[in-house]
Amino acid sequence: MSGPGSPPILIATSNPGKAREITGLLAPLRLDIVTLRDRGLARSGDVPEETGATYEENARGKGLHYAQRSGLVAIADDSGIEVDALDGKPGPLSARYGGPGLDDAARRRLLLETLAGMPDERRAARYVAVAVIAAPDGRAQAFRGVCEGRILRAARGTGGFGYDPVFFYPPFNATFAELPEERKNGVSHRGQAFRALAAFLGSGEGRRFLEGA
Ligand code: ITT
Repeated sequence: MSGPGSPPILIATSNPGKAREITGLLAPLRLDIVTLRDRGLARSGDVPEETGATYEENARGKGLHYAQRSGLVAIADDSGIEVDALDGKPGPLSARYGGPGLDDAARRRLLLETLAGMPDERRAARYVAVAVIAAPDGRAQAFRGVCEGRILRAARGTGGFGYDPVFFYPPFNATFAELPEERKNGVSHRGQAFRALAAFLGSGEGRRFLEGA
């Protein structure tokens, strides 16, 4: 797949945590992968506004933007965390929770402060990811994954990225930041979405998608 002579596939994310996980998840496919940075497309005013109200719209927007900019098939991810006590927020706006200027650690602190005093039953939360494969001619396919957990009262663990130190996954009795990456990928929203995308690429339909690009 994308074997010798065929063009590489672009991983269209500027989030290093996502890029690392996506690269691991696609490794079994032995694709020839390039990153936005490899193509000189990282940040710098070239980033599409995530104006879609849904993960799918945002993921399609990112994938198609970078496919058209690069002339390559592009793979994008839009994801977020939905907290019951916040009526499903921050959701697709998770990367911008608390406004611009906050880093991952500050967004986690804000979430913990906002939920302070909230009883366990209202701390249920889920990660959602939509993975999109997009071609420069405008075709795109989307795959969704969801992972249920709960927001802790204090951060635990140093692995992962984003909200992982406060996202507790009951079946493993651990936060996602306390797990090796392969273990998180085995159950995570992103793992589910990218395994579905990988299965598509391994199918006849997926091969036709790449051949037509
Ligand atoms: P790109 O758009 O360049 O891919 P981004 O970080 O802006 O990067 P999103 O708009 O999809 O991507 O934001 C998703 C946010 O949701 C991300 O920044 C994290 O804060 C959070 N998030 C998503 N998946 C996560 C995960 O597996 N672990 C921790 N946090 C996650």
